[in-house]
Amino acid sequence: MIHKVRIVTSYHEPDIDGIACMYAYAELLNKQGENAQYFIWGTPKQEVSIVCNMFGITLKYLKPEQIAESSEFVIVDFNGKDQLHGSIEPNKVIEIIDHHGLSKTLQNYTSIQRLQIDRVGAAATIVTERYMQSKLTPSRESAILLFYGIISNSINLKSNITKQRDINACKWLKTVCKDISDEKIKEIFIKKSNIEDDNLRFEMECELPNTFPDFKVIIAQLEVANIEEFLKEKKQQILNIMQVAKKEKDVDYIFVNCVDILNGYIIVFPADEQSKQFVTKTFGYEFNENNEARINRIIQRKDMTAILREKYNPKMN
Ligand SMILES: [Mn+2]
Repeated sequence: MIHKVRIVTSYHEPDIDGIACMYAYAELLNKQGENAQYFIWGTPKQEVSIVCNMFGITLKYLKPEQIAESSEFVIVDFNGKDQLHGSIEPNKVIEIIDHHGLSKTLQNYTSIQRLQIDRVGAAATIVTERYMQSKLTPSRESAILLFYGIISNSINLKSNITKQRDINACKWLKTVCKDISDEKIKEIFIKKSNIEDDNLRFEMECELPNTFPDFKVIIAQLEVANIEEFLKEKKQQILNIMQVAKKEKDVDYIFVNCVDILNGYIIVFPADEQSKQFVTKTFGYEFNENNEARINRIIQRKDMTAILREKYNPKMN
């Protein structure tokens, strides 16, 4: 029997979790006798090039026109926003691996043969477990990407949704690849915080509104090593970006979740008064005179999105 090519891919401009999953899962499928390739749509987030440069990993950029018409698709780190490259028809998607929770858009995918959505710290944890279950060993590159994918998405295993499964996956990956080290984590986090002004909007990820029956909201997110210093320097630019995005995307509210990845707390910062009131009403956060709400633990955007979905669209859950 001729196997169709499986293309493993993720959302537009993927982060290191998405990249790790597509790289390592395509490799696993090949090791299992399938014919798989990964497809990176758009420019990955900065942390991807930081990790790749640090460890000498080269990614392959398949062009959309190189994807065979007959291909089947696997979506990893699917974020529930129905945001796939235009050449991917939903009925050609045969598998989804994700950790963002269920979403209404899943109804559009009618050909799914395998669906695993678990609320763990990173989708890379699920892919790592697939290796463990199959008793196959990931390549050095896959192991490194998976490890730092888990570390990045779970904010060094400190995020709310971090599970024992994430911790176990990291431990196992360290036994597989001796190049993986905890010392590199801080180095990556600090490098990642060095965001050029031209890149700020891209890193804030404020392009995708969450749409609810009565309103639209954008939650931007910044993950930085020393957020207080960062905000001192860039607050006005961040505010400008949010105000522009609010108009461009025609949303009712927009705020940014600033995650201090080294010190383990967040500062929430709204674009305007309406957005501030929305945050207080929805999450109960209280703002200081600088319009900043500081919460002394890590809450990620995906946690906030889950609260929004529960509160304003109960049918989605
Ligand atoms: Mn992820």
